[in-house]
Amino acid sequence: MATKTATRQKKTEKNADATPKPDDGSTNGKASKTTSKNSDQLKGAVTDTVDATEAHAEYEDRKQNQLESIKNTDKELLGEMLYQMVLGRVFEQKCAEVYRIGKIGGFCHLYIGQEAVGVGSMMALKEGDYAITSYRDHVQAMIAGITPEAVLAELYGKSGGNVGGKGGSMHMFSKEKGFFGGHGIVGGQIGVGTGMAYAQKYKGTDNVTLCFFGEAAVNQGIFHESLNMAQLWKIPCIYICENNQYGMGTSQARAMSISNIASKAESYGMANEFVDGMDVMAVREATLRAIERGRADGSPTLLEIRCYRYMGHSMSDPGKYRTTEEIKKYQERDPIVLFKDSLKEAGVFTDEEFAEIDNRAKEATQKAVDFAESSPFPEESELFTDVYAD
Ligand SMILES: Cc1ncc(C[n+]2csc(CCOP(=O)(O)OP(=O)(O)O)c2C)c(N)n1
Ligand SMILES: [Mg+2]
Repeated sequence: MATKTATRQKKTEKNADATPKPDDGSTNGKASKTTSKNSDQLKGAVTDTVDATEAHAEYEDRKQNQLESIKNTDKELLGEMLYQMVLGRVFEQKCAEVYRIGKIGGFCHLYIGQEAVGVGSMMALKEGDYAITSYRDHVQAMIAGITPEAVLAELYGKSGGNVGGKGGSMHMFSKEKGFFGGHGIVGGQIGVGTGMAYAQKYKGTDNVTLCFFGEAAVNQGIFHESLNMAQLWKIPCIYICENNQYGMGTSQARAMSISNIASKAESYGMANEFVDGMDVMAVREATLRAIERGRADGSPTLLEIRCYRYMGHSMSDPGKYRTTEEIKKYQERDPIVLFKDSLKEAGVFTDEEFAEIDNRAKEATQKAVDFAESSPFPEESELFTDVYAD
């Protein structure tokens, strides 16, 4: 393990060196105090070179780590985690398909490739905990318990949709399920999530809020204001930066003066970890550590979870800013294939059980399509309901 860690860290430093950036005192390659157990260890878990041997070694490393945690996890939970990951993938592949034939209008940001982040973190929550995210929200909404039918009908703009067909792709919401959106303004949900967690503490609960956002949102002022306040007031918010390495067509390297986002929490004295987002069990464990801190005395945490989106920023993205080779190299490290492999090697499920999970996800997706197709569009009178004017 020590050797692997060293190799990974070296790779990060190499990659960071290749990044055009002002000399900013970044933590790349320099000593940085971290409050986290493994934020330094996992840096560079995703590498920048297309090299099959390296990809294989990295995949095997992850598998070994997963095998350890799988042993200590309940079979039913593992099955549900796999189901949610497969459902997220199959469902969103269907979204892309129906979008292309004009069934869905407007924005549509897919999560394909990032499933381990949502599943690993949200499935560590308990009753009364909250989650909030950006416009890339379909999979998180389903993990929270909003049905695939309600999500797809919302994408279709139909009345059976999660918010009556009025919000579309970016605005899934359910107070009952503790899922507070679906937000289109980059970083906007960071302030709202901090407020949600403040309310949990104010009411005397031991609940926490997971607040998801992309790495581009970290450059917004609200990120810094929120982290400062959360640490000062011990607000149980777990800030999850889903670092998929691009903000629309701009790579992180072109937009951010340092590459180690987790370390930004140190400016506020906040606990932080860098997490491998291709490994659902690593995400789960880091989230559980953060949750424990939050429940104990309200302490917040910043998790930087490095992942990759396979699809464009949204369905209208021509994707000219990256190569197909780059996408392929991440697909070779696919989080679902890896998790299935690990579960197989650990002997958790039989082939029939794997097939049953896949089929269940396909059936749920088909059921969602049938529902969305048959659900009517909202009545004209609906134009005047749910309207807030000050
Ligand atoms: C305040 C604000 N500025 C700009 C935009 C336009 N915009 C939409 S998504 C996006 C990129 C965000 O990237 P990131 O935060 O990394 O999230 P990802 O899409 O990668 O999940 C931008 C600039 C916006 N919606 N809000
Ligand atoms: Mg991004």
